[in-house]
Amino acid sequence: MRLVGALAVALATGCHAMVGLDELFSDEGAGGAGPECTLPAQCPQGTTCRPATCAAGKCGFVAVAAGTACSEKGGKVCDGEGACVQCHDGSQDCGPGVTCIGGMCADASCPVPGGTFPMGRSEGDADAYPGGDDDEQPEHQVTVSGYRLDAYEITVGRFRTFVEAGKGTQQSPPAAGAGKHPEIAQGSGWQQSYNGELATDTAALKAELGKHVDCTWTDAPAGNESYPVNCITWYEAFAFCAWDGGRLPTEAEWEHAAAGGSENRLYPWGQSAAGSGQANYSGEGNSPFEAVGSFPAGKGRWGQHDLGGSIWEWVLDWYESDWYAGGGNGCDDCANLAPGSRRVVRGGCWLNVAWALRAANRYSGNPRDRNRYVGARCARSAP
Ligand SMILES: [Ca+2]
Ligand SMILES: [Ca+2]
Ligand SMILES: [Ca+2]
Repeated sequence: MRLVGALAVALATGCHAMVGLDELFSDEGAGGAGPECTLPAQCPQGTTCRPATCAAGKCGFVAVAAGTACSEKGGKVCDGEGACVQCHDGSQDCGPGVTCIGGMCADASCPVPGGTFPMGRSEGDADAYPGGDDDEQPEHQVTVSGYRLDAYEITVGRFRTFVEAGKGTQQSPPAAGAGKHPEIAQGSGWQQSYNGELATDTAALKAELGKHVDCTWTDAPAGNESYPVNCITWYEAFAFCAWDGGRLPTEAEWEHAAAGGSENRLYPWGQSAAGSGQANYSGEGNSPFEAVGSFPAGKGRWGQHDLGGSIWEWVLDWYESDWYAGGGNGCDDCANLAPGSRRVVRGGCWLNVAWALRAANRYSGNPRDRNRYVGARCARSAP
């Protein structure tokens, strides 16, 4: 059964609602080889992932969108082509561009249109917040080109595929220039000087990942695969995203997605205070041991989950408190690449109070540190 073009496009790029059944007629359905009918009940029975239907007077089948539950037991999901499958976190079960989270197939990465937006905190616009930190100002216009930003933070399951491939170590570091930003020719890619910041080998990396209290990593796959991976250094986050075909977002790209661009949102989900299922933070969830995507009411304008809360997210830039008054002001498609001592993290975490989850909030960490509050998500080139 072939799927109509609209479905193929939706599966490849869909970051919003599941495709409706009426969009899914195959050529053998509406087109016409099936028996004549006036009601679906007159047609041969299908399956939950490939139910029979009656369209334009002919019987046919439709494919239920990938990721739709297909069984009452076992958490199985439809693969989008009529079959019922159980996906495994960190696997490729769901096909290209789709990831498996908690046994369900879900959009891996969502397109974010390019645009100009007011980066930083305003005094009187939607994102105004009395008492916000000084490093969020001045608000200034920044333009970013279109990109993709993953719908989820990197999970333990996805990070496991990287670790088990021997990556993220001095024995198998990224190539020089890997993970570079397409619009930033100089200094945005992996540098050979980073190699020595990686663990010596896979055994050493595993030992480091599980070293601290509240690290979500487990040496063997268990119940943590859908949790965000924390306790990763900036170098490991970079190496993971490069290996995964992406890169770290710039601070500007991250805030553009979290603020909904020109909507200049206070929080990734809008203006309302946290506390009604929008975020894993001190008021709800309050633990790194929560599956990514557990607070869908907090999705950003373009479909990203957990931009506010869960874990802080490493971005490409070095942290500079007066970046907005200096080099970052009036700078398009750029990042702060002048070496400093700390890299930027964004979005707040499971332990924070609500104000830390604001789209404009900035914080930073030593790029070598492993912290139970910090993980990452990847960005990718625009489709
Ligand atoms: Ca702003
Ligand atoms: Ca987050
Ligand atoms: Ca701050």
